[in-house]
Parts: sequence; C-alpha cells; structure tokens
Amino acid sequence: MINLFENIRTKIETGTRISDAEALDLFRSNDLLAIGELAALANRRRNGEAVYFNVNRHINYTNICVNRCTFCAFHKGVEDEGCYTLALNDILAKAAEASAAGATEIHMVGGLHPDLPFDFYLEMLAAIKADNPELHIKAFTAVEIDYFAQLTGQSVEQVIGELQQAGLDSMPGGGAEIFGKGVRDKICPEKISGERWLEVTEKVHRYGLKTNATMLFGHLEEYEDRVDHLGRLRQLQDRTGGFQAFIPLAFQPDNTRVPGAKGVGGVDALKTLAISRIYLDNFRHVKAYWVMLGLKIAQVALNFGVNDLDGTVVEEKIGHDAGADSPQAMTKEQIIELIRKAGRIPVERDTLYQELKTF
Ligand code: V47
Repeated sequence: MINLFENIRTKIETGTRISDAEALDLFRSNDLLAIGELAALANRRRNGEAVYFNVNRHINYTNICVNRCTFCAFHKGVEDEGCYTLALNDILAKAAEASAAGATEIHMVGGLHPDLPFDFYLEMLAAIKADNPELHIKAFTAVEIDYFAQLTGQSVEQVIGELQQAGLDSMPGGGAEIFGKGVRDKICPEKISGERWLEVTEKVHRYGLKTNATMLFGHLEEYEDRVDHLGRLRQLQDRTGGFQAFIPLAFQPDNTRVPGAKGVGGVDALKTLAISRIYLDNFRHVKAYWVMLGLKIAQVALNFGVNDLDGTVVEEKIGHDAGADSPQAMTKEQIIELIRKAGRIPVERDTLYQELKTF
C-alpha cells in the first residue's frame, strides 16, 4: 500500500495519470487520510486555495416522467398523487425571484413528460431569457435531449440548436447514474444506455456547449463499476474537453425502490470525491453537491480534493424527496462562512467558472 500511495504521489507531481487498476486499489484501501492527502495535492496544483460557489436557483418544471428509475423518489406518473407541471407564470416568478436575489444561474431539469410538446421547453427558455437576459440557463440532461430528439424526429444537433436559440446556455450533468449495463439495467432499465448518454453528450460538446458529468453512487454498484464510469468520462473528456465539473452524487435511499441499498456513509463519500479528483486529471473542477452530501461532509470534502460547492439552490426536490437531510437552500453568506471555516478562499463564480468576486 505504501508503494501505491508513493507511486500515485509521483504521478500527481509529474502530471502522469493513474491507471484503472490504481483507482481500484484506492477504492479498496481504508487509508482515507492518505487518499485525501493525494487528492488535496492534485487539487492544490490545479486550483490553489480557491473554492468556487455560485448563486443559483433550481427549478424542476415537472416531476412527471415516463422512466421509472428505481433510485428516484422524485418521479410520478400522470395519475399519481403529488404529480405536477409548473405553469409558465410560476416558472417565471421563480426566475424573477432568483434574479432579484442576485442569482447568475437557473438550473432546470425535469421528468420525461409524456405529453408536453417540445415547444413548451422552447417557450420556457425564451420567456425566462426575455425577462432575465443576465441569467445563465443551465438546463436539461443528455437523457432529456435524447427524449426531445425522439419527440420531434430531429437530430441531437437540431434539438440543441433550437434550445440554444431559445436561450439554453449550458447543461448540467444528470442522468449519467452508472454507465455499466449490469447495474444500469437494475436501477434505470427504461433510461437511455450509458453509451447513448456519452454519445449525446459528445454531440453537445462538439456543438459547442459545456456540460457537467455526474455519477450516482452508493446503491448496487461495485467499485469496478465506479472505475468503469470514471474511465469512460475521462476518455470522453480527452476527446472533447467539454466537461466543466464532475459531481459524484451520494445516493439517498428514502422512498426509493433499490433493494438492499442503504445510502452513503461519510467515509465512502469522501473517498469517492477524492479518488475522482485523482483519477480525472482532465477535469478542472470536482464539485461537492452539499444537498446530497450534507453540509458537514461537503465542508470536510474541501480538504479531499474538492474545489466547488455548487450554489444556493433555493428549492430542491430530487434529493429531498429521497430523504436528504440537508437544508434546501443556503445563503451566499452561509456558503462563504462554510468555505472560510475550512481554511479555504471563497470565490463566487458564474456558470462558466469566470471569477466574479473573491471573499
Ligand atoms: O440525474 C436521483 C440523481 C440527478 C437520487 O450539473 C439522486 O451542476 C441521489 O444531476 N439520491 C439530478 N441522487 C441532479 C443533478 C445535479 C445536481 C446538482 C448540480 C448538477 C450540475 C447536477 O440526481 C439525477 C440522478 O442522478 N438522483 N435520485 C437519489 N435518490
């Protein structure tokens, strides 16, 4: 093990990437502090002491979804109690509230609604942009883009082109889950394959839009599945450079239907964030999404290779429907305080990681 850590330290110091076998050895190791120290070294070389956050607001326009992923407590059928689709006026009111609160970004994702026409999404983007031209709209996952292509009979490029024309600026990283077929067939059999997620994302990058990437962990997957997932992302990033941040999403088990899944402890969360930082040498940013991790683990993660905390969020449904015990919102001041108390420098960024203000 000493050799493993020494070899990886040398690789980090010389800018050499680690192998899948080494990543697997790290996952199998219980030396959390040694892993964290290597991740912190890799991050410091890349990003110094800065920790990024943004002022944003999430809007989930509908929870109605034709995919019934077993890990998801958010989705509903059209007949189910609690299903909703927001009216355009409600969406605009939320966007206006965000703008008034100093947000720079709206993060919007929703279910795959069986009946909404593609025009609903175009009108939503155009109306938000018309009211708030200063807001960056980060919306839709590769899963939704594939769905819109099916819905309209258009190519991914045509769909992206129309969405961009209407106001789409970039895309979040959801829907990736775990790419490997064995696990994916169990947790989201109706969702597009891992290969298709990667193919759609590659097209989006080549079109010129930035996206993020996620990995849902802590359910049925083995360490091998995580390394396979990270490996496919690293390869795609080598080809396109279109990913901004990697976000490991800690599985929240309440109200879900994944047999035997218990959720993620603090050790596994920190280890996964740290190994992601070490392995994904071509991703500049690794984000601790505090909603799924909880505030304390997200804060500690800042010493385990993480350089981004996401944002103020304001209203969160996907994690909280599944039992996340974090708050739904953080104020900018709370985020700044959290970063400072970890001994790091808070930097407000915009969605494309331009620095807005150092605190
Ligand atoms: O795709 C669903 C995940 C994702 C659960 O790109 C769950 O900046 C945990 O992708 N437990 C949506 N996770 C959230 C997402 C995201 C969030 C914040 C920032 C960004 C970004 C992206 O949430 C889904 C799915 O992978 N998810 N159910 C659950 N029970």
